[in-house]
Amino acid sequence: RRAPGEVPRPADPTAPPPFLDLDDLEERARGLLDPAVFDYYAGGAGTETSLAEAPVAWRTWRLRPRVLRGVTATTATTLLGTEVATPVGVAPWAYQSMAHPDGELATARGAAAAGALLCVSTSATHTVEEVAAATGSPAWFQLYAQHSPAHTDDLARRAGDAGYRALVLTVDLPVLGRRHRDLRNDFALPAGLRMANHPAPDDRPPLAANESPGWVLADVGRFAEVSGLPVVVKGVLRGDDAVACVQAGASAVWVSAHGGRQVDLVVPSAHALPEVVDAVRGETAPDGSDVEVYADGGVRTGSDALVALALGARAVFLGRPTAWGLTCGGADGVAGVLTGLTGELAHTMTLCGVASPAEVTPDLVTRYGWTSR
Ligand code: FMN
Repeated sequence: RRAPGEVPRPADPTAPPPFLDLDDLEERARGLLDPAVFDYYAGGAGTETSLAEAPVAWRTWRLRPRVLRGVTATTATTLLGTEVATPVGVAPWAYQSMAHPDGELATARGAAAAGALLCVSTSATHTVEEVAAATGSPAWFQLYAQHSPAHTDDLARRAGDAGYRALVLTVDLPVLGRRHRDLRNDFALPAGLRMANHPAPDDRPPLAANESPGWVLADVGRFAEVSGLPVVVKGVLRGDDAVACVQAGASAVWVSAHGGRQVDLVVPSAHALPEVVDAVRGETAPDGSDVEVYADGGVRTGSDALVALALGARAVFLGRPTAWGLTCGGADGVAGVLTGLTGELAHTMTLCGVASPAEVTPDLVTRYGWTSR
């Protein structure tokens, strides 16, 4: 019998999910991590209302299965023109070596094993170049503002040089959210770890070091120029902002509430996504293609992911679940989470008579539950 949260290896895309559900895996990770590190990964801002609501909000939608379609689903798709085996990717998250000694390198290997897109955080404990070398998977680099604008530009340039396929500009951190667990724990990067992308002494800064109060719309096009990469704007929750970002030069928009870590009582991604998708329909990316929209926040099951795709997301990204996978099983654990959720998505798609992500259309969902659009 499998222990709760146990991640068997190796990752096999045709195998059933390696965990019964991600809550099991979280409980197992909680038992392995230092309590302050667990709190840093698991926690949210303020009352943590938005943290709790994120998964629930996907579940205010209901699927409308199609029958007698004779299909078995596949999940392969493209993201900004790059082929991936699954529309389930790894969201950028900080300080991964607190979860596993190989940190971002293990996550990169896990994403590659699952054929999933990897997004690497500025606040990584391995360098832009080290992570690029560790993964065989397409990767995007997530950019936060640094105190020195020259250093921020240098990071954007390094991402382009290292072969990342896009620059993800996280715009929902003009100031750091008030995360009560971290304040209570006086959380800091544990001794021996450093933010590898920053020269000393900036490699062990306070958490607030990534704040970008001065960023404006014009920075979108500027960072595209500096990096030579398509820019994805992450942290958009309004249709008007999404359109403004695209008109400022973004290729894609990532609907995210930062995992409930920034604004408490923020609108959940599941609620904001249809508005953003509607707003950018008819807009074009700088290369003339349609604007892609992604979503994250509380995606924990194949049904959650399918709802997000039906609401117009081209991909969903997992934050904390990949932290629990990394904690419990290193690269295999990350691959297990990604292939597990992809397997659940494929299973649900088959149950709903949908052969591929291209066949997932808005008629597949209907509103249900406690809130109106
Ligand atoms: N988002 C960023 O853009 N950059 C980061 O460095 C970053 N660090 C994070 C660290 C942790 C521990 C967590 C949980 C999230 C972080 N995020 C960061 C937000 C994630 O990219 C993502 O939006 C969020 O985790 C998705 O929600 P989920 O954890 O419910 O899947």
